[in-house]
Amino acid sequence: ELKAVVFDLDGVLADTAVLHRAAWQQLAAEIDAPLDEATAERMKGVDRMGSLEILLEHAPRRYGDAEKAELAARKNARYAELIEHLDPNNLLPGARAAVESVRHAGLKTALASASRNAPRLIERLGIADLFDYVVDASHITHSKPDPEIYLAAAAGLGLAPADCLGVEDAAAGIASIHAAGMAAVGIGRADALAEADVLLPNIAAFDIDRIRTKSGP
Ligand code: B16
Ligand code: MG
Repeated sequence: ELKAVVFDLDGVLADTAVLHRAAWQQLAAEIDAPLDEATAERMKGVDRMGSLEILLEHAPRRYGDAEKAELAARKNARYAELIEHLDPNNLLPGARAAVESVRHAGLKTALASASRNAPRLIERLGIADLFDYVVDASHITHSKPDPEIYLAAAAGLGLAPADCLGVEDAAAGIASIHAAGMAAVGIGRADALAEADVLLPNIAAFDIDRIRTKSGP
């Protein structure tokens, strides 16, 4: 029985996927690493060092651990600067209404973000009041596609994963939701999110009543 919905943050509720992309793109240019669409898609939902490793697959040279730490810090400094300009208007259209509709339907809500910047984003976007429980990268050791973050969300809500539904914009996130034993709603394009149980073009199309009917009592 569906009792809760766990939302991803970047790319589902907030239009920050483009800001991550812009910060990585700038770094990619500085180190002469090509960053095409397919590579950028694979970096979505993956934690900071994991994303860097994907970018460096096509770099013209190898980097040591200290250098990698510096590259990740450089990217994050720019991203952190970009999110300081955000306010509640930077929620994706329909995002607040989608989460509120879940609450009005009598279900619980949680947030599961792989980002270490999630606490700051939640503050800038004014969405702390929307969730019964929040898990971010600082609470977990294994990044999406590992199930840890979605399992932690279910545990934090006091629910079995099978009674929760996850909502994600990244393939790594859908894999994490499924590995946790939850059904997955994909937000985005079919070519990137083929594994999702339900696919929606954007969060504005999220309708808890339709999803409840589909997943049955
Ligand atoms: P940070 P999500 C993820 O957030 C992003 O999708 C991913 O692109 C990013 O690399 C990751 O957070 C880590 O972010 O560098 O800020 O710790 O989609 O799980 O909300
Ligand atoms: Mg995301």
